[in-house]
Amino acid sequence: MKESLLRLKNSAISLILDTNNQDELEELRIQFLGRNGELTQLLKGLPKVAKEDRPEVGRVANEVKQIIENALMQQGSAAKEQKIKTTLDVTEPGIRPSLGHTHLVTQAITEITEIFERIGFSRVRYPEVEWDWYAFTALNFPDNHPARDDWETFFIDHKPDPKKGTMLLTPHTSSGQIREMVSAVKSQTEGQKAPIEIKMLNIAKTYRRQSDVSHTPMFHQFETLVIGQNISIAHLKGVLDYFVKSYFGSKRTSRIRPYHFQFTEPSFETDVSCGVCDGKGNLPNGEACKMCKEGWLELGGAGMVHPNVLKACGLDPKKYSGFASGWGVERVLTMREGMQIDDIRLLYANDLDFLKQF
Ligand code: FA5
Repeated sequence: MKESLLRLKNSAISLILDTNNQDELEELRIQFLGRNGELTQLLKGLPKVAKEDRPEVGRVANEVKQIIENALMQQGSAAKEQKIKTTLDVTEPGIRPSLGHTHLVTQAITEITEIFERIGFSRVRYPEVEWDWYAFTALNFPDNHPARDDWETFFIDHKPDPKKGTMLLTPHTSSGQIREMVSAVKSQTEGQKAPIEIKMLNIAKTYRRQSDVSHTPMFHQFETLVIGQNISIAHLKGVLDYFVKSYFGSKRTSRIRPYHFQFTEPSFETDVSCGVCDGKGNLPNGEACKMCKEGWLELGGAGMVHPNVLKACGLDPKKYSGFASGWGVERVLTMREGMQIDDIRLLYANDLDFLKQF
């Protein structure tokens, strides 16, 4: 009898767990626990059980009844919950999906592009995997000159091209100057006789073996190149000032300092006045400003295109002149007032908590 009770319990439980339909659960309750149910039928055989075993069989019968009732109850509330979940309540307020946004660097690139397009520059893109000739030789770097090391270049293990040299990841967007001038000269000799005029904005990924708080191995530069017949340093200073005021705000000013690059003559470093100390270098309480060096923040390089570079691209330096500049996107972004990004590598750490702030 005890075994029959346990078998009855097992079959009841397995049928109960198989359904979450309220009507079917009620049918199972009647089938097992009803007045004429299987448990009652089984207990009708109790008188045939030896007298001394009856208390134990009675205890097991009660336990089986209890277990089946509990299982029916639990499965019943699970069924109710399921029903609630599948019922659509059209009055319930919706859950607003969280919205992402473009990456900080993409935002900066879009803004920089718009600023330069407003004064007639055209955005171009050139290869990230480049030949030495475009990145160095045509930019007036003598063969095997150690200046190539200044750019901490990643060289690619590829058969060198007899004319263009080794393959590399471009360490600066200045290679775009060469591609732009070469293609302007090519299209001119193919029938277009008007004098060459270039107003290029090349924004691209660039690569160097560097990683610290102000350097990442992959970063972006934006390069301007203006070529025409009477281009002077005044044009360069004008564009620099226009960019500084448009991107950083009307209170900021710019300056150029002498510097050296192989591909520009004269060459400059360009600076923007510090927004934290207002270009003074000191805070109102007399303490030195921690953001800048004596009131100025460095933007990047610039200069008048070197005659040898013009010649390498097929342009006559007696007829044409031009200026170029190359600044870091991540650098200008972190230099903006209120950004407070003290480690540039954070931009590429893919930390959503950091990125969501902007
Ligand atoms: C150059 O790359 C020159 N090609 C710039 C130039 C263009 C000069 C046209 C004259 C005419 P420089 O190595 O200083 O110069 O880099 C320019 C800017 O790129 C730096 O001021 C900095 O803002 C940014 N930069 C350079 N290396 C890194 C790096 N590893 N991570 C982030 N930004 C960098």
